[in-house]
Amino acid sequence: DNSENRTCKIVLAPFNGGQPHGGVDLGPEYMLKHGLKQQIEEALQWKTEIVDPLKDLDLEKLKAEADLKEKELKPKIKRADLVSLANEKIYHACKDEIKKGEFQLTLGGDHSIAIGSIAGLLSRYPDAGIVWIDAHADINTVNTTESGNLHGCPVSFLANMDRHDWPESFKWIPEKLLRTNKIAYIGLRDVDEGEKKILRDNNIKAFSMYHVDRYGINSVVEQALEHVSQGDKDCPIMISYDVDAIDPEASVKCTGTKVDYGLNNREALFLCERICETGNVVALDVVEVNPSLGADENEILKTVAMGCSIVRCTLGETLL
Ligand code: Z70
Ligand code: MN
Ligand code: MN
Ligand code: MN
Repeated sequence: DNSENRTCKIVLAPFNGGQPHGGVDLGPEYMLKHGLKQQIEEALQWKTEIVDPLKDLDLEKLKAEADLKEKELKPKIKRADLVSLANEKIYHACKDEIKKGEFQLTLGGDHSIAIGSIAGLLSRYPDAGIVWIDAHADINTVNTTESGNLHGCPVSFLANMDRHDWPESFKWIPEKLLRTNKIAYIGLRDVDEGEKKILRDNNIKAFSMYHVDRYGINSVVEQALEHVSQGDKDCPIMISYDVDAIDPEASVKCTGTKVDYGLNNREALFLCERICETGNVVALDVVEVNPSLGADENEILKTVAMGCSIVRCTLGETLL
């Protein structure tokens, strides 16, 4: 219902330090240049306000310093202090600058930024359910990660897994934050062996592309919502949407880790429409849009446009 003119806080998270590619930091700029703010205001009749928690950080300088230091030390986890610092800023912005009833839209950036956005959201709605749309499970711990890239680890931090082994800098993350029965995955198809064990051992609800094919996207969304809501029909819902969930041939070629055989364009947007329809969606991340990985303007446009469509459908745009 748009009649009350709700406010959408747009949190900018142009951060690329959780993975190896430059350019994913351009995601917010490109989505805004595509007209996202006007679309939210004019087509959807929401008020918008920009929140810019990383504006005082010289991220490229900090990244260069971190990489120089790590060239010799070769730590298992890459740029831990920088990822932690950026996320602590995002966390405080989401926690302190967004009120109950306002929508929290976070534009990444790589998926490590969900540490801050989800920690912030859970500070306001501790019982919120998280629907994680992704080709990847992003649940590696500091002990299981093979790549050392922290965008493959945000869920383990949020769920406080292996906390005793965390670098000191991450200790700002609150304890007892995300319970593993309050998250469900949709779209998985590139999950590490260590992650499969974590999913099994913790009995985490995960719908891979097999389940999308087997049951259809409608049934999968229904089951995911039912699971994360734990019987509460008013349970607040957050979507953390990694655009690499979407098939590269269908639309999303400009992302750091393309994986074939993903969601088609309608499945990708139906998810958002259906979750919006519950009336309980309170937050959305859109991450891993990387405009610098496009072969041409058209590839960039298709990926950026899909990012904007995800936002509009989640905020209530309908076909009729
Ligand atoms: C792998 C890792 C990942 C996105 C790659 C890949 C994780 N599991 N996530 N691209 N978006 O490095 O931990
Ligand atoms: Mn992914
Ligand atoms: Mn703090
Ligand atoms: Mn991801």
